[in-house]
Amino acid sequence: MTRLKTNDICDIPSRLEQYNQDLLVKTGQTLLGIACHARGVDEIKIQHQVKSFNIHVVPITAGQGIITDFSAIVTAILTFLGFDAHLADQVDITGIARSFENHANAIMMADDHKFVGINLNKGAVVDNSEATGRVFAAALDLMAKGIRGRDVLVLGCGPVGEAAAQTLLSLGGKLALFDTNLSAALSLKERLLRFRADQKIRIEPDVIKAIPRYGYLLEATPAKGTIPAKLIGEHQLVAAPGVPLGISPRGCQVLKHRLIHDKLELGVAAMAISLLA
Ligand code: 2YC
Repeated sequence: MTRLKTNDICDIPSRLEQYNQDLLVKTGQTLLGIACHARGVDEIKIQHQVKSFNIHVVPITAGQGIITDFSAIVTAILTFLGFDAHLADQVDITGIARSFENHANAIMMADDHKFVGINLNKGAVVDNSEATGRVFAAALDLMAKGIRGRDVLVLGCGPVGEAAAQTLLSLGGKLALFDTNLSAALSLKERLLRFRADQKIRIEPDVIKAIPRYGYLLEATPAKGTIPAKLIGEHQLVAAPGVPLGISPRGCQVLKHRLIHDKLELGVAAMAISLLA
């Protein structure tokens, strides 16, 4: 899991309005709308519930410790979505205990291994990697005006790629998998077929040969340069939750409005909707 740095995320709060508009242009939905689509819930209904749903974000000092502004930026994203979100004024156990005492509906917190949301009434846990894979797959579905029946290549078969692959299958995508570690792709295929024995899932051993053959790409690797600019076609659509971005600045220029990438926003939005739904 790539550890974010403050300068990866410090511009997020001031750009939320613009990012929301970009998403609307690219997918026809806002940040909230995409997160609702990823959970299969009705946005209008959700909008009535968000303002009374109280989420505390608790900084955690364990391991490599606090990422400056990380919790404040998560809080800003939640507030932008309309949630009653608060940055805890205490860290670690004190902050968590205070959230329970203040009857928060949910808390969000991250150590070096997991970034989770916990619904304090239901005891349900939502994981950022799962939510991120799911919401970027939902965004690709919207950008494609329906991924059903389309060939889609997932690059990176870790926790984010796995959640994206599951979501793309459930949305009717014809799935292909790539990972630099072939056994990771093979074992993901096996896990996915346990629930969908009838599906056809291809394994692509050579990513350079494969990329030009897919109109829809989901880039979920922690590597830069996974998708070289020279392989990007006229009509490809790319959803890229992978951090750092696996596409070069040149590749981003070629893709323009055909690329969705961010480092926290969509994943946090999807976590919050899952906590509420
Ligand atoms: O400020 C804090 O509370 C820190 N304990 C937060 C550490 C987050 C470490 N994880 C990451 O940087 C990202 C997550 C946002 C998702 C994957 N990696």
